[in-house]
Amino acid sequence: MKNLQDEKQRDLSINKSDGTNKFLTTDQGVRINDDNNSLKAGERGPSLLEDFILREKITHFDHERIPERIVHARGSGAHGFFEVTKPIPELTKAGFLQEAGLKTPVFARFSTVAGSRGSTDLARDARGFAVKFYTQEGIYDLVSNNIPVFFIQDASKFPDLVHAVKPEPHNEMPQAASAHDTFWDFISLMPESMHMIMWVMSDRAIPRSYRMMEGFGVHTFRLINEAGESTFVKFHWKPKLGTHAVVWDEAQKISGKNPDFHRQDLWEAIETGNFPEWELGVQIIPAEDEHKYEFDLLDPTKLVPEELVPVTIVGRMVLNKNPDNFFAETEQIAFHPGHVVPGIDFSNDPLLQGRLFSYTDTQLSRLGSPNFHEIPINRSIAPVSNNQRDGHMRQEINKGRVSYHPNSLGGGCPYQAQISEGGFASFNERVDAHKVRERSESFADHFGQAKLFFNSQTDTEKSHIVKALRFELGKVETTAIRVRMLGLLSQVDMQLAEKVAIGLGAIVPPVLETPINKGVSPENEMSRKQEPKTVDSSVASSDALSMLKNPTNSPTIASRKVAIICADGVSEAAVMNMKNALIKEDAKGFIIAPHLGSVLTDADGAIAADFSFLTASSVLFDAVYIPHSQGCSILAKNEDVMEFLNDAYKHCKVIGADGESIELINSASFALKITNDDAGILLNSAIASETFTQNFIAAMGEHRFWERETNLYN
Ligand code: HDD
Repeated sequence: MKNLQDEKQRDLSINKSDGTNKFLTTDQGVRINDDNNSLKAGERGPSLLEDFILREKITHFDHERIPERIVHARGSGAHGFFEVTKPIPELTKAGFLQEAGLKTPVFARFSTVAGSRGSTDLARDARGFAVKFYTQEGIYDLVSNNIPVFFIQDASKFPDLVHAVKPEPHNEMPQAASAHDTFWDFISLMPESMHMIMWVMSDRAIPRSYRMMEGFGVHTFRLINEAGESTFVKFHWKPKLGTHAVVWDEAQKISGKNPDFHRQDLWEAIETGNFPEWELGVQIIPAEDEHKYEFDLLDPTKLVPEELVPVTIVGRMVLNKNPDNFFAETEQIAFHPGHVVPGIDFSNDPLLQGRLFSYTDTQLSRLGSPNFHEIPINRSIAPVSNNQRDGHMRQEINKGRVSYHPNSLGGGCPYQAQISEGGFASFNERVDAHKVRERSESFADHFGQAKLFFNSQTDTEKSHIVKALRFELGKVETTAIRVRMLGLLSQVDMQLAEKVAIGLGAIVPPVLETPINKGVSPENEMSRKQEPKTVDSSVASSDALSMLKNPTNSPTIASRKVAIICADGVSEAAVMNMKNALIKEDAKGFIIAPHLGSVLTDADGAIAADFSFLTASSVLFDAVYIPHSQGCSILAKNEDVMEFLNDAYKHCKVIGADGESIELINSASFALKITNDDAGILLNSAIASETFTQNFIAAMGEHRFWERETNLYN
């Protein structure tokens, strides 16, 4: 196997163009003399139909849009590579996993699920985490989410789920939000969704950055080795920067201040050389262990606790190049869980089985032709040769008269590959069964792992789940839906249900009255077939499920942003000291001042402002520093500055001030709440102290200071 790291870029380069030093032409290559005026009968007369230049330009413009993805419409992507760190030939014959150091080009696209293309990045939602591997044996797509389980167990419910969460059909509201009646109506009748609901109500659904979230293949897949033996696996992406989130109040404010927050973060990280990186891991489950657990490996509402099966890291992915053209690459890329290479195969998970149909089908309507594989970003770098022909926008010019197999006129070509020659052969699982529309009894536990997830969270995380549920259900107008949800939540954890109920001014219904316990909700056909139950997890609590119990091994502040609040008279030494210290850590300080232009320093110098208080907001930064300034009392009178500080405090961020600027903190409304043990508030009378700067940086490595939140779960 040869390293293909740059192969996809070489492949794409044949389609790239730019207009530098070129004449302006029509699509037919005719040079244009006047692009500003249409052809008219007289300078004040009507335009002429004969104006082919005008017609071509406007026609093309009229057709510039294609349908957005039905789900995951809002996304951002980048190029990079996958490198094997631990080959696993004993488990899989997939070529791209065979040799340590082998690099395969990839394109990754991250997305929200419910919102439209132009919606905010910070919606409460699962995030898509789709990776296309351009391997030597063809395209492999790992189409994952940042949550390891899913709402539903059977693909037949996917259209219902999506109809319920999307804006309501009569008035197209709300955009990119699950906090509305139809979503919770559906969920309240689908107890199988409770595990996923715990995840989407947690801070996992509001990541700080695409670069700081995990990815999960969700389904159990199969790896197949040379001998044709199958092993079950679950795929995991683990971010090098750790898994971090923002808080919900912050997310909502970011949505207003910068709806492109995640897109910009990914773009800038790559442009500045802070290449996002993840490890790829697999949980390996021998075929003979298929029935060993209290959950069914085929049930996509269940995860395999890492306490039962640890994650083995097999490689790493680095994203190091932004796309040249969003539409051509990020928009036109077409993922498909059915794009597999020899050595990787499917399980019978009924959600996965349905996905295998859905993705090709959706590309046909979105990209408009079965030739979507020819679009440069989708093109395999392994040779493609078959008897598929024609169709809209066919690019390939197939020579010869033979487009069928078997043939003798073409010498039997293209010919089939033996398995030993890399021919794909599905795992020869024996299936001997009746055709039924039924769900296995082993899928009936809808609460066991929801409990496991909830029990694994810290108090801070639990309190965020309570608040999220109060918010979401608080937006639900139909009382009966809220009450049904409280009934379901009480099956997960009574204390959780009661705390949510307080926020809703409601009472948790007696368990017997909840539809699921009656076993029959008249609306819910499923419950007639299958009585939901709770199977306690053999693992009581799993640290891997909590973000806060998993601090990054080597905390880093690389690519983090610090707001440096300045007024005229600011200490130049303090500003430069902090800025330089941040640069050394690959982080960046931004000067925020009352107005754009320059801020005058105490050393008679001037520092350029990056933003004014109108264009910046603390929710767009990871920490706030107020360097010593004799003029800082002016800032205390500025409402925008005080809101800046209040938000930073409320969102548990690091706040530092030195010299006279400490006064600014003292005049903030939160000043009285600051406790001595709040390590996220750093005040230092000495100006531009090296120790202070280092403490500030170390505190940023902690991400947030949750102890500051009053009203914790207990
Ligand atoms: Fe899906 C897109 C992930 C269930 C049908 N899905 C899509 C994308 C991701 C996922 C990451 C965006 C790909 C991109 O960036 O272009 N989907 C998942 C995961 C699921 C899941 C992890 C459950 C484990 N999806 C699922 C089901 C169905 C679909 C059950 C249908 C039966 N998904 C689609 C789709 C999309 C899609 C409608 C929309 C755009 C596209 O495929 O290309 O076909």
